[in-house]
Amino acid sequence: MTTFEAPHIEKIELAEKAGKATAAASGASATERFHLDKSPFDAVRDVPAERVDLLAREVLDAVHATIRRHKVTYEEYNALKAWLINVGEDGEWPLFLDVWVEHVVEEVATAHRHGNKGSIEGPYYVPDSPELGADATMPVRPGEAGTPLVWEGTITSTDGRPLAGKVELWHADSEGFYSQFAPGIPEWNLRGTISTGDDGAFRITTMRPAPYQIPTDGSCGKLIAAAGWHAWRPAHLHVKVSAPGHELLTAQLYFPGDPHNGDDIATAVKPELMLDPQPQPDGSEKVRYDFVLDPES
Ligand code: MBD
Ligand code: FE
Repeated sequence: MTTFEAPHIEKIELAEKAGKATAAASGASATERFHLDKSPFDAVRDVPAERVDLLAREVLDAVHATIRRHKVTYEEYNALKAWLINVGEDGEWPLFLDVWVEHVVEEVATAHRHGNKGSIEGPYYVPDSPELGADATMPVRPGEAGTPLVWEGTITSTDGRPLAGKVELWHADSEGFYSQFAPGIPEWNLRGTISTGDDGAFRITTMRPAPYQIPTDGSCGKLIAAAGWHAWRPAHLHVKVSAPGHELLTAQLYFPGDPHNGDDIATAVKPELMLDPQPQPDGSEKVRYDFVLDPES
């Protein structure tokens, strides 16, 4: 390793060696991933100064009002400064924003839809996962732990027409870890792209994920502990569902009875996104869930 490498590379390597998922390692991966895939500034190149001024000013006004209302001290201000610096150093800005801000952006962005409810993308999406066809078995490790889940569904348009489209599925394993963000998991484990034919139908065999605890050893964890919050998200499946001429649906699906369905740290659970898995005699579960996409306007 050269001295020119960013400190987070070192943290990932140390975590890999220890075989441990650390906040710094998954944070660094999420930050790197974000830089790789998106050029977020291109999309706002033409946003006028008036809008930037309005949004920046209102956010700052809200901060100023909080400081005045609660007489925030210099000690608290300096702790905030140090904490904000640490969030960046831990690579946890994607985690922080996706957990505490994204759900409102998603709400606003999809309010017009008549098809499926969506939910937040979160920090662990990776594009271009392996193509698995319409009758898909998700990539798993030999002896992958957990409850097998067989999911049948369709993609249709809001007018009822079946759609040839794609379901990109990614989720945590039975310990709550995501491939490419925790060490020691094969690259595409529990990540895949399912393609439907003209009948819109798909069938996916996967493993039920575990509830997910956001990393507690980094800056987001420090905030959670200091505020007396918990770090849990209920177990969930992430999807991006797409078809030509239709709006991309980003959603998450949940399991009834999860202790954190009612108090998700990321505020991303909606009743329409609840699955109804049926236990089978062989110990697996079957579930039906269909997607309805809005035509592009
Ligand atoms: C996750 O798995 C997730 O889905 C979100 C939104 C935030 C942190 C971890
Ligand atoms: Fe997730």
